[in-house]
Amino acid sequence: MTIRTLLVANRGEIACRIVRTARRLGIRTVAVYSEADRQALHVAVADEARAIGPAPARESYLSIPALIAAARDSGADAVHPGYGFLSENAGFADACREAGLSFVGPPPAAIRAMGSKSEAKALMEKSGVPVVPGYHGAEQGAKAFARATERIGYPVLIKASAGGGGRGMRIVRAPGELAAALESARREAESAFGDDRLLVEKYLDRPRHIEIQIFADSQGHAIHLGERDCSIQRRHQKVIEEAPAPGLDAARRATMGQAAVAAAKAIGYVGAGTVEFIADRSGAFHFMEMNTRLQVEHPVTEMVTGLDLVEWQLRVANGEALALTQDQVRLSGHAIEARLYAEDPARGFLPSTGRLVHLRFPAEDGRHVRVDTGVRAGDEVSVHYDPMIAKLVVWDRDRDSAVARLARALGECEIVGVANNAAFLGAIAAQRDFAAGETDTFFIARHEAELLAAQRESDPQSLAFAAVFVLLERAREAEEAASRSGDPHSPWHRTDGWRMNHAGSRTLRLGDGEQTREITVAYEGDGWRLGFGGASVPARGRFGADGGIEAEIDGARLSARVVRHGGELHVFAGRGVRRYAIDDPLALGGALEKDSGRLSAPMPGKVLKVLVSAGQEVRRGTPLLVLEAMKMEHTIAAPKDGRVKEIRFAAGDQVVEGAELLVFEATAP
Ligand code: MV4
Repeated sequence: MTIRTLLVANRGEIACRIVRTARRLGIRTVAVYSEADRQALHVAVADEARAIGPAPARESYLSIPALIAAARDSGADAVHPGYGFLSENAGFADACREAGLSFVGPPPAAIRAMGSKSEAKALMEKSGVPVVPGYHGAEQGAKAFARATERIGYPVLIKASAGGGGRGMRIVRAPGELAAALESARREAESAFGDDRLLVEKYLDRPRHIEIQIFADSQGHAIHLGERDCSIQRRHQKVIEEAPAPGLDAARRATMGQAAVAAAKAIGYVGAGTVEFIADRSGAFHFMEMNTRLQVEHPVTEMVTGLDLVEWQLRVANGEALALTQDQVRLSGHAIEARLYAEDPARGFLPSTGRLVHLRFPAEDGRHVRVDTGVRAGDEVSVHYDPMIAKLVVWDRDRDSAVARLARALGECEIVGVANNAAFLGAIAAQRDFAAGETDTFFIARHEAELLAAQRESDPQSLAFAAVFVLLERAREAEEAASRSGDPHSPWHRTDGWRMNHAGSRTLRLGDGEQTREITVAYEGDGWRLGFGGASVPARGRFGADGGIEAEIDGARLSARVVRHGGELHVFAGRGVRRYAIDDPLALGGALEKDSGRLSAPMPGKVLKVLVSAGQEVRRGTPLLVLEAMKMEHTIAAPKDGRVKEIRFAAGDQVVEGAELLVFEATAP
């Protein structure tokens, strides 16, 4: 390896991921960090780290001069851009070359060729790769689109040529809608990408997103490493990816793989790349776009091929030939990746920020379970960067076993401090159509209500654990108070239920979603008898060594972990989180403020739309206002039935975090 020092021009889990492989290959690593990331994990794992600027990515992770200077100052000879940030910026690849650095990625010309969807489609068509029937020409007048649309047949999909992430996309179902759709798509494309060029395609019904991982070396060899199915997405954000694609047979895989390799060869590709296809219900597939970088979801390919794609990237950048020929590539078993995000499914998947006060992932075993993360307990999820907390990747011999393993592993994730989608992912893993492999890009949209309901389910065992935790905490507090008071035998410090007028019984109240659970506690021997939901169960417990609880509940030995945070108990017993609000008179102040209806901005952003007017009566859940923050749209909805008293901002206004957006009055408590 002639690469001796590698600058990792990224942050978070992918920076950590790249460092891991580089270290194994004996390459020295240099991390870069913004002011917000001084203490970040990716800085800690690298051999050296360089500050590159303030927290906003534009001034640090997207600053080409700052990155080139860090590479020069640290003596790096190569730069790995990771994904996102500058990974598909041809100018950055150029700047690396000019500075004498090897860019771990394709030639700048290949990045440029794939940067425009229209040009990419034209190129693919020319090299015989199937593309969705459509029009992607230079003539942008309404007439050209009308003519093309008549030829293709409705429904059609208008897309931004420079596009991505669904921006500038419009479905058109009838000729009368075309002109208006073109106009609004053009406006959105211009504002999102600074490029108003559009293309139009036949709109495929319930398509699957299947992508092929390709690799090419600088000697002209190119192969593919099979596919990934990334159909489980929400608003164009991938959520779950897997390899192989459910129901894809070897013949179709070979055909798609050959098409992807042809695409790579057509543009003189070098390095790792992904060719995205859209597949319709019949299995027919069409080129969508090519990503000229390593993908977030590359670990599922690594799990089924047994290869390290970052190692391959580094070897190719080093001028080595691919180590395998196409027929030496073996795919084995099934891998699934789930992306854990700091976002709140119950609040329209609003990104959540804050400190990860408690964080535990399932144990990695090098074969069945892998966790790629860039954070550890105590770290902050900030507004500045992507809210992904970790990628949980599982492998097993077949899809059914992998789905079961995914469900189990998700159940073992413990995240407290920021809202997160672990339970929502768990609900997907347990969903019947998902288990049957019946997925397409509208899976989440179709099942959203069911998935949201499933992730909220409570269960008696976790409720019992919450009660045991409260009782153990009280016992510990009483013991501590007793030892401080100098009279450890005072009856005031007894925790076995002895109280004047209490007859050894009491009631705990725990909030469980909209309900309040009452648990009666009677002291019995060295434990308790808990009464709830009509049942009466004996329980005993103690705190274990690592903060967990070991308990005997209704005759069963069980262990769990309970974390108290923000007026809630988070109960983890291996099947995901159950949350219970502590019925504490001191917490009432907060609850009252919530009821009085101050609806404030959860993060800094811009008001996009105000959907109600002052004085309007609304039902619980009615969308009131749309905020754009962290590059996504968030809907602020009515927390209860009530009335909008006042609106404090208008569309276009910038708001700071915590700014009161609307004054709301609930009609009933
Ligand atoms: C499509 C499609 C149907 N037909 N293309 C492109 C970007 C990706 N994030 C979603 N894309 C789609 N491209 C053709 N020819 C369906 C989608 C699609 C989608 C389209 C409109 C509204 C929501 C969607 C959700 C997933 C996929």
